Amino acid sequence: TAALFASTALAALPAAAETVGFAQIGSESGWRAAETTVTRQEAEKRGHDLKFADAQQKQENQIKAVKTFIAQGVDAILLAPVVATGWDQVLQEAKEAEIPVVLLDRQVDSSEDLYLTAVGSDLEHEGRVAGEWLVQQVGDRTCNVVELQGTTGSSPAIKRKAGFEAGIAGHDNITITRSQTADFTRTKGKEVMESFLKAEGGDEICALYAHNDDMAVGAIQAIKEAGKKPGTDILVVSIDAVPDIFQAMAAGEANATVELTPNMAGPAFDALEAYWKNGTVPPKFIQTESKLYTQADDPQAIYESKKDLGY
Ligand code: GZL
Repeated sequence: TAALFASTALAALPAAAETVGFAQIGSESGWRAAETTVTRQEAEKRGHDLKFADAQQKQENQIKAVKTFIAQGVDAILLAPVVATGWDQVLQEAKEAEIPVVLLDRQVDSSEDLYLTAVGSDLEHEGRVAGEWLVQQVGDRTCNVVELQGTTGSSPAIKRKAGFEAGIAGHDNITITRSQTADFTRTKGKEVMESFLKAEGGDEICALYAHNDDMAVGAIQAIKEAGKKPGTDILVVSIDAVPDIFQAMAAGEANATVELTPNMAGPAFDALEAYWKNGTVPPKFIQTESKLYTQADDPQAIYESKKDLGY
């Protein structure tokens, strides 16, 4: 009985504090800042020691951070890969050091045996939802769309573009007339939208599709400075569901967003804790929900509910 009691007691003990390295992209958007906030909160709540590295959106800095975590002998690495290619070598080094890697919010082209699992949304579906929303908004009306792409070579930029095109496929009245990266930032979103407005003239543009809300918020500023009404003269649809897009919606200056949860760390830590404790191997992709929000969804109330979550 004593032995049984001892083993049961031991099994019930919380896992020793694990050390986790987090190679974050940077703080290019409100959503990214929220993901960092939530990851720190989740680590704290679960008693893990989080080592944080901000790569200022540069892949070489992320690779350096992962190598440092390997040298420090961390128990796991969280990586939000800024672009999809160029990870094989450093992921191979982590594998050889027997350190599990969990990808957050973006994916890589590397073989899936080089990481434990990837936590993220269906990026192509997000783009498709945005395209389908525009289709039902414009009906048969001719609609020239301008597109602000995310970071070139990132899985969200590639897949959100493809998804949107699939969403509008078969509706020849809707055409993407200009498409350029604005690197997921507000500043560049404003700059590139200004160039679109100069090139096309505001009257020609029926809608803006931005791969994230931050670029849309920057573009909204440019549209207003050009004397046009965002949300009516130019429809605005984007992705992330950050507080500021709901503020814009409440002002009638944005129309729709597809929600991306900033809590990728919860599912990531759940998978790691099962792996550390019982050797449980998770599925290679753990999908988070995507939900469309429009002006009909009480944007002011949603803004209030999200504004203190670390965006
Ligand atoms: C998408 C994520 C994107 C967000 C942007 O999964 O990687 O990165 O949509 C962020 O806000 O820059």
